[in-house]
Formats: sequence, C-alpha cells, structure tokens
Amino acid sequence: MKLNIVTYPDKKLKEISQKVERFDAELHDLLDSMYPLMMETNGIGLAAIQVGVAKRVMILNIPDDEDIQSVEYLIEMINPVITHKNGETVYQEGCLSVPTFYEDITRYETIGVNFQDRDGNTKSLEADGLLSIAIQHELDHLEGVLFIDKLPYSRRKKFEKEYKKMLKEKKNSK
Ligand code: QAP
Ligand code: CO
Repeated sequence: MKLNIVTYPDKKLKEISQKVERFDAELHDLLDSMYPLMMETNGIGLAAIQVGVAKRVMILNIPDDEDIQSVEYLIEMINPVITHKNGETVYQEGCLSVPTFYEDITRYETIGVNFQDRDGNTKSLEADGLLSIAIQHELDHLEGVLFIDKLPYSRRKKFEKEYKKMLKEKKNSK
C-alpha cells in the first residue's frame, strides 16, 4: 500500500476515526505500510488518519535511552482506550502532519490503556514518559484533534502566521 503523510491544513485530519472490526489482511497491509513511512519521515508515532485512513489505528516507536529506534520497540495499537490517568507533564511536541513546528503541550504523566493487537487480541499497557505522551497525542488524532488545537489563542495565531509563511517559502523553492 503506497501511503503519504496528510499535512495541516488538510480537512481530513479533522475526521473522527472509526473502530476497527476486521483484523484482516487489509489492516495488516495498512500497518506494514505505516511503519516504513514513519521511519523514513523520522516519526515516533503515527495515526492512520495521518495517511488518510479514518480507522482507530496507531503505531508507536519510542527510541531507547541511547536514542536508538528499533523495530523491537514497535507498538501497534488498534481501538485504544485510556482506562486511567495520573499527574501532569509538559513536553515540546511536534507532529508529522504539522512539519517543523514544536510547542509545549500539557498531558497526563502516566496512563493505562486497553487496546487490541493486529490479530484482535486484547492487551493493556501502563505508560509513562515519552510513550505516555505519544499515546495521548495519537489518541487525539483519532478524534480529529491536533496538538496545535490545544494551544492558547495567541500562540495559535502566531502558529498560523508562521505556518503560512513556511508553506509559501516551500512553494517558492519548488
Ligand atoms: C507525536 O510526533 C509525538 O515537525 C509523534 O519536521 C509528539 O513523530 C509523540 C516529526 C511528541 C511524543 C511527543 C515532526 C518529524 C515527527 C516534524 C512525531 C518534522 C519531522 C513527529
Ligand atoms: Co501527530
């Protein structure tokens, strides 16, 4: 499956993703195509809606203490649901769908999440640190929410201005 990253301000990113009911070859093909795209684009998390597929699917690949990313750390989450959450943490987030922009966002520090794997088996996970942040960021994508939607009004306006400028420069350099 040939996939491309959908970028802001594409309206597709506002769609609410639908629950996966069939854990079939089509789902596996989607997951197998998302992973190399995330690696090529230097991502640590990717939701299916970011490749234009409105399904409750996300993949995560958090680098280890030595900043090494490996397929061993790949987590595929289908139909994820947060079961509990605790604390607060601030992290400078980015997003493959909002290239070159980073802003401080507040998230829960630790979360519990129930999800299914690619074969439909139910799993649960306790997450903290970057993994916890990444899961919450990707869960927002499934609801059509981007990290820039969480910015206070003034920072959002500043973002819109800078982003437009960046798009124009990109266009002119082509
Ligand atoms: C979501 O984000 C996330 O602007 C995943 O030029 C964010 O993979 C998880 C990226 C914060 C945890 C903390 C962004 C790559 C990748 C860019 C990403 C860019 C190239 C973002
Ligand atoms: Co994102």
